[in-house]
Amino acid sequence: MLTFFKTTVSVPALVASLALLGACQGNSSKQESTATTDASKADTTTNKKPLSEPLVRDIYTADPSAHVFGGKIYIYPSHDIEAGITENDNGDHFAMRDYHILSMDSINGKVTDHGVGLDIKDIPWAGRQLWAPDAAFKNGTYYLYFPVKDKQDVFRIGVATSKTPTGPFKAEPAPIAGSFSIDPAVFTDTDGQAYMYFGGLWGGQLQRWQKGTYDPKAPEKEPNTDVPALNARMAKLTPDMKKFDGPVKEVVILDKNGKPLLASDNNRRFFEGGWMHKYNGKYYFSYSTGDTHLLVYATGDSPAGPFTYQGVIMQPVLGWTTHHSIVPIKDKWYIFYHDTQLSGKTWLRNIKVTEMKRRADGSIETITP
Ligand code: FUB
Repeated sequence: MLTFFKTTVSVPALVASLALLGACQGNSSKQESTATTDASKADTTTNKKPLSEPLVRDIYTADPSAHVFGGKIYIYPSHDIEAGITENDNGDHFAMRDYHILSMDSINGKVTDHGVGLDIKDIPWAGRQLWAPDAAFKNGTYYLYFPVKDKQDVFRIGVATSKTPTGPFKAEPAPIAGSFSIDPAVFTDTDGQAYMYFGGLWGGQLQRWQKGTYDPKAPEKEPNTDVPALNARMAKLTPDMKKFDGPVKEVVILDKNGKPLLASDNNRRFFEGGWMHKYNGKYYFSYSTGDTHLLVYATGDSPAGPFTYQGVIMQPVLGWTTHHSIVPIKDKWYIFYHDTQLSGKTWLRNIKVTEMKRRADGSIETITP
């Protein structure tokens, strides 16, 4: 992800972000304090209230991966901090150091912060930047998957385990062999097989892996031309959930004519923040388009795709990044996401949740956040 001052930004995102930045300039040195901005004051130009309110107000949280374990909702978010690093195109200002795990008994219920579930100092191979995590459960063990730069400054994906959903989690001594880039999302199919989806462009380094090995000299951004877009990656997980079981594959996304989406198709191509869910036998791969700030989705007939682009799930939120998870809870579907309502700063985000509705044919109604 990048600072929006240097990149192409959709008009709604820019208008909303500038309005909020203006409203929040007085908060610019605040760190980790309880925010007081309420939704009714968030957009001073249009008087529009955000669709939903932050779930947590006393710490900054982002990238919420939600799961229902044992009938309770658990959220595994990034824990945003004010690290004092100037915003840049590499995302260095997202310098997170731990994860707080949250839970709720019901969607409108109280949110409990269970404290630090994993700290970067307890990951033997970690260098910096603990980014968007995900979690899974199998055979009495909870797994926390996390991207972090190693000591050579290359993003890898690690796994940590716990006997409880809230941790503390113990990290494995090394990253998952063959893993790279960011934003792991682990999906367990109805037959019990688990898969990891991952990858992110620009600061997420996916574009540096085009030749199969890490190329530090690769251009910082993907080519903005009529060549096929760089795709997210996926791999089967071993029965112990700790390794890749077979090759890493591309998550191919096609248009409705069966042609791969192009790198220049910024409104539809994959950027980061992939998520997989299954509905009525179809596989729904959803993701962020990054510099156009959309959450979109594509569907397929198998976990490995190919997937056909379908449409927009969520219009741009306040802030540059947009990241989500989609979860069935009781008889409804919910989307967990984030924006920058509390801080007005790209790197200090707050998580939210709202219902996600489908039409009779399974397609997803677009949400305006
Ligand atoms: O939180 C750091 C990064 O920002 C995530 O890994 C991306 O998905 C974006 O939300």
